Amino acid sequence: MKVYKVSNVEVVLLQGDITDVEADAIVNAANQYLEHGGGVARAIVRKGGEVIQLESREWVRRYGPVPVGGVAVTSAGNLKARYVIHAVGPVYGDPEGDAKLASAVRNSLAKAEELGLESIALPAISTGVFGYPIRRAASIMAEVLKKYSYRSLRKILVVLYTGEAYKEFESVFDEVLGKRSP
Ligand code: AR6
Repeated sequence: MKVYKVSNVEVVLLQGDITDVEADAIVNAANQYLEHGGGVARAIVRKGGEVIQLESREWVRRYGPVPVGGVAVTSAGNLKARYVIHAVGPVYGDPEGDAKLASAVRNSLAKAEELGLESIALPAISTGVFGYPIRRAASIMAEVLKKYSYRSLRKILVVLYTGEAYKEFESVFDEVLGKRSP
C-alpha cells in the first residue's frame, strides 16, 4: 500500500480484489452494454449479486448504451459499497483512446461528487480485456487525479489486481503525484 496526497484528498494505491475494498462507490470496468461478462465486472456481479446486472440492463433499456468514456450508476447489492459506478473505457487501439480513458476516470469522480460521496475505489480501467498497456493507463489516471477539482471526495483507492500492475502504477504515481510513504 502507498498513500499520495493531492490537494486535500488521499490517493491510496493498493494491490487486491476491488470487491473486498470499503468505499462509498466501487468503479466497474464495463462495456457499453453493461453486460458484465468478464474481468472486474464479472467479479462485481458474482459477489454483489445479480441485482447489479439487472439494474444495469434496466439502465441501458432506458438510456441506451453508455458512451465510451461515460458512466452509469447502479446499487451495489451485497458489496460493502453503496453504489457501483460503471465506467466504460476504450478498447486499446482507438485513436481517441487516451482522451476517452481520461474521461472514464474523470466521469467516475464527477459521478461520485454528484452523489456527495467521500470515497471511491477505481480499478485499472481498460487494462484487461480491452488491452490497454498498464503504464499508459497509469499515467492517464495519475494526470486526471492530479488535476481534478475535488469537492466531497476525500479518499480515492486505486486497486490493482496483480503485483506487476501495482509496481507499474507505483512507479508512475511516484513520478506524477510525488513520493510519500504510508
Ligand atoms: N479487482 C481489481 N482488479 C481486477 C479484478 C478484481 N477483482 N479482476 C480483474 N482486475 P477488465 P477492461 C483487473 O478486463 O479491460 C469485461 O468483460 C485486471 O487485471 O476487467 O476495461 C467487461 O464486461 C485489469 O488490470 O476490464 C467489458 O466487456 C483491470 O482489472 C470488458 O471486460 C481491468 O480489466 C472491459 O475490459
